[in-house]
Amino acid sequence: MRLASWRELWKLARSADVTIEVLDIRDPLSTRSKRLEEMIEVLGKRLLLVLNKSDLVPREVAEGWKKYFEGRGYKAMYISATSRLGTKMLREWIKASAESRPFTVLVAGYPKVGKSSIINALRGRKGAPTSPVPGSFGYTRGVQLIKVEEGFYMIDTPGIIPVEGGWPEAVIRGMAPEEIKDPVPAAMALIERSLRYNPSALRDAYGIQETDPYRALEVIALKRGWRYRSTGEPLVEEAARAVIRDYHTARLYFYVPPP
Ligand SMILES: Nc1nc2c(ncn2[C@@H]2O[C@H](COP(=O)(O)OP(=O)(O)OP(=O)(O)O)[C@@H](O)[C@H]2O)c(=O)[nH]1
Ligand SMILES: [Mg+2]
Repeated sequence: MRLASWRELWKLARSADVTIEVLDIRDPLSTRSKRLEEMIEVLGKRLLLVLNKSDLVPREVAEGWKKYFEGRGYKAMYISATSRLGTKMLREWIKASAESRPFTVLVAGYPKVGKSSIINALRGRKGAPTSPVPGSFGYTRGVQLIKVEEGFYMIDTPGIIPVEGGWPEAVIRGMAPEEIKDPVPAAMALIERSLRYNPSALRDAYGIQETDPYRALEVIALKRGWRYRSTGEPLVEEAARAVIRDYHTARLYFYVPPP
């Protein structure tokens, strides 16, 4: 899977008027890149944090995260690109902050936070391809300049390499699920996180009562008839990949409340 390089982002950020860092509001701290933020600061450029996918969390949670970042000196906004919530406000904010025309907005962030979807929402029609999981057809492979309207451009970028979100973020976003060699530990971490924030996450997604992460993967595999041909043991790797995909599509549902 192709990701954005820091060198490339540096050049783009230097040429852009404003940079938007897109975060997944379900878990903003795991999808935040301090390195990107520092880079923009060093360049002396403007940064806007856009907390996307706000249709997936209660309004007070979205407000809480906005306040959390504002309290730390950031300009922050929450939106839903696909439900078109707050996108008009974002568009107005960008236009108001543009000092001259033409102006360019760099859109950066981890894979699958909705960068391309935001550009499409602001543009009002599809221009940037999108996809549900990392590496699946439609993910952003290269830098693309997109015209939103006369004199207003946005730069779509591939996801940045998720190093700081740490593990398992680097695994679940850094490559296509089918490319992950051992998806079990990352899926187990994801299951633990889901259950911590939403005790009924597994029941709702898979109709299972199991709460031990490894057992849960076994049960999911068995329910779907995924077994090793040789031994008949549950194919936990396949179940783990399914769990990772289901997190991206929010079938496995949880959100982290603001501290
Ligand atoms: N529920 C919800 N889903 C969203 C929202 N925005 C984007 N998505 C979905 O999230 C997935 C990823 O969106 P993309 O726009 O492809 O994300 P991206 O950041 O451009 O991804 P890469 O180019 O792979 O880095 C897609 O399935 C979108 O439909 C949103 O506001 N709410
Ligand atoms: Mg994209």
